Amino acid sequence: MDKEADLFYRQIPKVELHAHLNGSVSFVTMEKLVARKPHLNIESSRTAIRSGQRRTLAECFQVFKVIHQLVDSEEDILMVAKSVIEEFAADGVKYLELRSTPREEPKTGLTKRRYIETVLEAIHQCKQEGVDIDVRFLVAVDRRNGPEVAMETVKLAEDFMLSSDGVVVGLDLSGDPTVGHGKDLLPALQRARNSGLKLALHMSEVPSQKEESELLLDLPPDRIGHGTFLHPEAGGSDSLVDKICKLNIPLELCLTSNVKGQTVPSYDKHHFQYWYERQHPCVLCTDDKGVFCTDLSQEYQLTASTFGLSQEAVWTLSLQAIHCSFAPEALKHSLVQRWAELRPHIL
Ligand code: 6MZ
Repeated sequence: MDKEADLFYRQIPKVELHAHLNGSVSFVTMEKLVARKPHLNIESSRTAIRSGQRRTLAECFQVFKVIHQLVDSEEDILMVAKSVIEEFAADGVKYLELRSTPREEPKTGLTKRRYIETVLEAIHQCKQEGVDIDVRFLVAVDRRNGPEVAMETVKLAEDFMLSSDGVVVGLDLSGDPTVGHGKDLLPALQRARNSGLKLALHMSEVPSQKEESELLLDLPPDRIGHGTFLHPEAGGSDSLVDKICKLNIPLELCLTSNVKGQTVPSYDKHHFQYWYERQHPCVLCTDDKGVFCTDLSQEYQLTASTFGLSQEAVWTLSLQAIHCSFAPEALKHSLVQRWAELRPHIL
């Protein structure tokens, strides 16, 4: 990759729609956290999967447990959220939807409500400080915690949707896809939908989720995370694909995450190709930029080089991502204008 081409991906304005807060913590911030908590005896190298390394998805979820030990107070959350937002801005992301699972930590007195308030405070501070990025927040439901916690989380998200000046826009369903079943979470997800929260649901991240995906599609979600095994070639089905196409539900695709987490064997086998060929709305995302050692420019560049996309095609991908966001129409409109101003002359 020559320098000029590399610069192109860094310079173009980008939209990030699938970023888990604690998975996005950079190595530099991780070192600060480790220094704050020497008694935990955690090496910062344990929280990142470097170039050429692979882990099973189960091992990835162990990494999140380690990170959660390091991020367990309001002070930590404020620091990681601010630094993650600043890092996305420095990578040219102009609009970010951050997601995170509210946690309570009796040791530090952290409550789920304070958790969300602290993330919102970080977003507010970044705005006050003039960081050039618009940030919205999705409250995450960790499927591992079951239906009651899911319902509790939805109620919390509803409260914040009403009181956060439009910053809380939706709900994410994530967590270890091999644990629990989506059918148990349907009442909570249905309630979220009815109350006006947008739904971004991880679906078919592993092959065993076909039946669950059929159920979740009936909600239907507003966006799908990963969707690795939805299409027939991957063990999904034509009927799943037909429904998704008919409803025009965008897919959030995270190439490095899927390859490093070994749900996709190599970049060229990534399902980006399947959906892109069908001209289905696809949004390139990082998932966990800290854990998977990537950033959004790199994901754009990797996709372009793997699938032979022209710079014009890459530009179109980044522009179309605006329309897949949960931003209100007026903001989408101003983002489109911003893109027109920032369009590189070489295109
Ligand atoms: C499913 C994932 C994920 O919420 O503490 N998470 N869920 N699939 C993935 N693919 C790799 N990557 C991250 O961020 C960490 C949490 O995000 C979810 C998991 O629930 C993880 O514990 P927060 O900010």
